[in-house]
Amino acid sequence: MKRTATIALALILALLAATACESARPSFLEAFVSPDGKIAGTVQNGDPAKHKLLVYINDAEPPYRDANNAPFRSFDESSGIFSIDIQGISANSAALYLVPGNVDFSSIKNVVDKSYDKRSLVLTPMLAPEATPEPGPMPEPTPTQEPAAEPTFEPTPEPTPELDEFYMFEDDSDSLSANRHMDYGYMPTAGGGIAMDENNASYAYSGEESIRFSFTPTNTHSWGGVALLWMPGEWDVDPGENGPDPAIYRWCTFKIRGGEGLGDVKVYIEGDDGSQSLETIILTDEWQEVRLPVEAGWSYVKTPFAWVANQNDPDERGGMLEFYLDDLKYTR
Ligand SMILES: [Ca+2]
Repeated sequence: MKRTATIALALILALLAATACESARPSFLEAFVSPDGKIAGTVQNGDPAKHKLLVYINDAEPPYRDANNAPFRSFDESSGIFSIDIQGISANSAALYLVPGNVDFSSIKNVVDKSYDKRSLVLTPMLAPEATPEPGPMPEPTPTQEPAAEPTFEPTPEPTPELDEFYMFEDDSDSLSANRHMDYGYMPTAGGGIAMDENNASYAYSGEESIRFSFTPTNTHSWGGVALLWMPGEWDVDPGENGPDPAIYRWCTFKIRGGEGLGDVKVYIEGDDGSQSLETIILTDEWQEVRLPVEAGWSYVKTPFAWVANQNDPDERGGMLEFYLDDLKYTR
């Protein structure tokens, strides 16, 4: 009898230990595209014997395979660092999943369901600068969990008024429509000589403020950029009603002008299928209006605004790119 109790106690302790282990869930500490065309980063709380990486190019199945035809990639056991060579692949985006090593990757839905963590990475225009982005196949729509509808006795719901303009940025302060984006991400990674100031008052097209961006290439960062994000740290989310509906808004428009450092900058917006609407802007001391078309096939705008520059772009005033952005909005 006593022996049974001891075994029961040991089982309970083992269960508790297992639960404690599960709380240290593996995740990406960081993931980015390195200037030499590799998907790199760091996994935390990972065990390479149990956890693996899968890469999908342009959100298309099957997973990207290495020279030995193996889909799974690993990371260093002690540091968690990984580096996946995708050079030569002409694509717009890649999705990186951290999954159990025994995951069934014959269905991407299963990979999505089982993944511990995911990162969406922008590959162009650095890998294929002049190529017209080829839209990948439409990803499987993720079923939305619809809340159980309360029975309603009002037959006609009030229609939501559709505004002619959907502002992303107007002025940082006291504007109802200011700052629709929730966060921003530096590319390829923070610390690459990139800066963003949403409260810049030195130049403004409207009101008091604009956004100031700058990029100073360094030895380790030959290119850089910034993308506005709908959710903190999330590069691929459907903003729903909080984003511009591509069925309504046909253009992303904004004003842009150079600052102390002039040069070229590529600006783009990106749809849910990974295709981009992009333009290269030659910065001057004057405000320019830019209009990027919202593609008709998009079901949502994944990246509402982004820019990238490389070390050859800043040219006229020595080593630095600097520009100002104002009145970023979507229009009909
Ligand atoms: Ca303004």
